[in-house]
Amino acid sequence: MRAPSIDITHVPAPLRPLMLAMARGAAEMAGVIRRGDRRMAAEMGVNSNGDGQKRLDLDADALFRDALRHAGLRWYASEELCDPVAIQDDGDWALAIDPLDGSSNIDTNVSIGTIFAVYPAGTDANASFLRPARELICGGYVIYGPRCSMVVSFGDGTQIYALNPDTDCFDLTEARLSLPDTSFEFAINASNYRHWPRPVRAYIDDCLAGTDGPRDKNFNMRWIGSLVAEAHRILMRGGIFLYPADDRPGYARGRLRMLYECAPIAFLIEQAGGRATDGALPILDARVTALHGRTPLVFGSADKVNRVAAYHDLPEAEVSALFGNRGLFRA
Ligand code: FDP
Repeated sequence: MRAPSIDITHVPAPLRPLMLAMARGAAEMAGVIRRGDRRMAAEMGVNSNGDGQKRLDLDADALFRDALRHAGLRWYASEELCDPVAIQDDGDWALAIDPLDGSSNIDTNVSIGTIFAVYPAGTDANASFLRPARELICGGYVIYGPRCSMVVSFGDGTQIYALNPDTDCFDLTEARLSLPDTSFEFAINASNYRHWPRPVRAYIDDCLAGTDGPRDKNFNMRWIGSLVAEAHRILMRGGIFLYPADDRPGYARGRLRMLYECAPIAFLIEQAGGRATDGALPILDARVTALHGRTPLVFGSADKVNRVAAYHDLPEAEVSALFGNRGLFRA
């Protein structure tokens, strides 16, 4: 079989070596996951963020670092590493990666993924990543699902590639994706309800109230527990995802990492016509201030994400009211 590759027709020329290397790494990862060694989910300790590491988290990090050795990369920053590492002195790019997103789902055969963001590299490793999120020039993810797909944007629309199992090539299946806004699905870890800020509780209360509430529509809930899988569903059929800040210890800025989770997902969503905020302000308008820093994340169809922001602007009496008494959003 030929070496894994990707159709580079729609990939900007300077980024082709990097995308070919990402495709090789992703195809290899897809094979590892398909083979499904039970030890993949073995507990291996904790990373610098205090998150539990599974064997596949570490293997994925080593695999992508190796695949990217000759891809024009100067700096490599990973969820699994405390600090960025130098790859090629003359490389042009700084790549941040969550090598294995959704690791709590490894042993359940549910879709997991890899998320990555690319910035122009400077001479200083940290400064190459700690910058306005909107300066990213490529963001993407790989979803290892029943079909392995890569979703990527270079700042001119969102593209989808599917791994062809016969050729090991990521073939372009969608050159310019448009996020539909017809779904009435919301995704949130509802077990944290009592910890959420009031505007988020009010928004979800009104979704749950369905036709009895101010939205006058019935909603459906989805929670997979893999960010890539939620992002992929929303890119395919719309809806909204929320991981807000909450008052559990360590969750004051939510759970998800700005650099290698929220910024690239926000980039893909915006490029597909959707919207991504921290509840109120666009994710991409913020600065990445710490390599492993977190941010609340709300993304999906623009009208739904805008509505969450509007709940944050409601007067306290309105946001605290039971849905039956909340008047401002009655359809
Ligand atoms: P995981 O820790 O399993 O890697 O990246 C963090 C993440 O998963 C996301 O993929 C997922 O959306 C979220 O955490 C799940 O959080 P909950 O444990 O609150 O469900």
